[in-house]
Amino acid sequence: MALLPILQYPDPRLHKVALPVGVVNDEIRALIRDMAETMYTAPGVGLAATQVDVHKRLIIVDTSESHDQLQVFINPEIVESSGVADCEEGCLSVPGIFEKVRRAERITVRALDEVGASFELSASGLLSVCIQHEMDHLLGKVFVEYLSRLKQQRILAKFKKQQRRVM
Ligand code: K1U
Ligand code: ZN
Repeated sequence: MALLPILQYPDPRLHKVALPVGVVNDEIRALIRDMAETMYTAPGVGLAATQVDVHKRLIIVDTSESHDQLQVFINPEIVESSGVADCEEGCLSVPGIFEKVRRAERITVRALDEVGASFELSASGLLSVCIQHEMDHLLGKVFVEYLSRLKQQRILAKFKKQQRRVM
């Protein structure tokens, strides 16, 4: 297993659109293991392949308190959604920023699991928010893009200043 570097906002690679996974093979399963190690170490409750610079439609989520309920979604699609909810979100690619975002309250997602079998899952609460947040990453969208222009400008300035400090 390996810890993978997580792209940090405003890295332009976070805006790449991921492509569907063709075959769920050992290479994909090795990537899932590395992403899981990376997510649990961070620590986080979700991770999209985009965040580790792999532009394939694959996300992982674990919102359990015991941190031992990994859920894998390959080629995820939202097939039903209802309601609206404003929830506080964070992102491992935008560390230290927590802001409320409005999303669907309940979703049903269809995806493939790590052996390539299709499944559907209905989710609400943090699991629903997390799946929607990770699926946005696959479209090249970072949660700060839902915020006001002023908030985005402030966040961008903060991260550009941090970047200059480490260069
Ligand atoms: O970067 C990511 O996409 C992961 C992100 C997922 C997420 C969290 C909350 C709302 C929406 C999406 C994170 O995991 S940020 C870190 C975090 O929220 C957390 C970390 C440890 C324990 C509990 C939460
Ligand atoms: Zn994120």
